[in-house]
Amino acid sequence: MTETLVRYEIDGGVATITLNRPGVLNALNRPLLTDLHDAIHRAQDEHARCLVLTGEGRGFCAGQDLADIRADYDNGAPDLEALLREYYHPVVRGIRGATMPVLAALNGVAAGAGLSLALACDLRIASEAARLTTAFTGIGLVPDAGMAWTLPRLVGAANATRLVMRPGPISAAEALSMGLVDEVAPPDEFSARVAALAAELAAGPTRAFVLSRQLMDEAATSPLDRLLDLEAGAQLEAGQTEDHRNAIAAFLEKRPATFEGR
Ligand code: LHQ
Repeated sequence: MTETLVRYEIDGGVATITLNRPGVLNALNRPLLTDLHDAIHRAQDEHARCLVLTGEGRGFCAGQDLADIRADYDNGAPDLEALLREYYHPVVRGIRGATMPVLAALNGVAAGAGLSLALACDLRIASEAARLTTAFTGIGLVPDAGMAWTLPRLVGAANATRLVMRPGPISAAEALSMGLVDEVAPPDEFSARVAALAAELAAGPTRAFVLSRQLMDEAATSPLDRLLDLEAGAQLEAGQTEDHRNAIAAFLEKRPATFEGR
């Protein structure tokens, strides 16, 4: 892994991945996407119980590196389909299929596929300094990296259409008001709030979190009967975890539950 493009740290069950091209607001290129994919899987291999995705410098992520795309055009037509299938989609699947809750920490601007990656995460916390823009139609493209799936689920079809067709940046406060982010913190409190939220998630029932994500993702496109089948299977699995059994005991003994993630 090229450590300079993506930093990876793990501490107390919280793995943090920091996109690290601050000079271009952490714009995404092929080597960075490869390293990001590897880092997500490293967090899983190391049994992290929360994964934080954030950016170095004043940006979270400005989306696809447009200088790279122009260079591709100069060398012939870039194959955007292959770029998506080979580099972006494995990352989106890695985040949405992660074995732990994933928190996007929007330290600054999130644009295009950078915003898509944040929307694929389970929760989003933003600095007041952050701005969010779908950006895609601003350069004549359609939402990608899963945004057409995640955005309407988070904010409804009407807001999603407006954000895509009028892609001017919105503030963190506007994003909060429509549910696009879950919390906004002043810049000087941002790191502490990210750490607190990540620690809270890492101390939770990891398997129940992940099964809950899978159920809710399936529910969006499933008839009720299928969803009821899936929830029965998921509850069977959750019910077999030590976390569940210990939490029942804690409740009956009138003490707080602690979760070990198994
Ligand atoms: C950048 C970028 C950038 C390179 C800032 N690339 N350098 C597309 C194609 C194919 C397949 C896969 O999927 C996609 C998905 C996409 O992501 S499409 C959307 C791509 N992103 C955009 O269109 C956003 C472009 N960036 C912006 O609109 C602005 O930079 C934002 C609103 C993000 C931030 O604005 P400012 O805070 O005013 O910063 P800035 O524009 O001055 O940027 C700082 C530097 O970063 C600057 O370089 P410089 O050398 O002048 O300091 C920018 O050129 C560079 N940069 N985004 N995506």
